[in-house]
Amino acid sequence: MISRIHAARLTLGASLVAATAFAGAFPGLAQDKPSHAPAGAATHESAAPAAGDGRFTQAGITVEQPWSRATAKGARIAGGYLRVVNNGDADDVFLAGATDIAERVEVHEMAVIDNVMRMRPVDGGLVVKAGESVELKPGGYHVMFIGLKRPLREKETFTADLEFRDAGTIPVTFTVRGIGAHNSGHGTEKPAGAHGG
Ligand SMILES: [Cu+2]
Repeated sequence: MISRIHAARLTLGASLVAATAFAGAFPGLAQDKPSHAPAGAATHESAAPAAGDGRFTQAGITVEQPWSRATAKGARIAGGYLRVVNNGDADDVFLAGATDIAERVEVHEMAVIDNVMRMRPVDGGLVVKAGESVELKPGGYHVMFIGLKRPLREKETFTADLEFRDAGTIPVTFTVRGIGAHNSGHGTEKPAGAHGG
């Protein structure tokens, strides 16, 4: 299985796997490792087009185009958005994640509670069925970065390790878009008080 993964993602795959091992043991080190290149830098790898366009694949799971939104100073939370494609033969579950820029990473859903749209962790994780894909987008399922350690600035990138039940930990790079990007329908994430768990 390992050799199949490396064959598909020869260059970027190897460096990301190495970086993940470091990030897991020493979260602070990931930022200092030049091999853990942001998505923008990966576009120079024209020899591996699939690896340079914001796609991160491991064990049948591909995470596409992870992005977040610039935050105001003092913001404690931020949303993360992406698409998960399951090309494997079995269902998998997107459980959680970890990143240097926040204390916790959860997988959230939106739900109407007492006529108010609120967000909450997806109970048991987000199932991605075999052969299907799930979109995490403003107003729907999303990654929640909780306890932001610093503001997110437009056009910067940051790394995160996304945890799947079967595919394991997948290192990805989020690109930060403008503060108004796809803002409609996602207003419930802005005030910290709206985070009702
Ligand atoms: Cu949320």
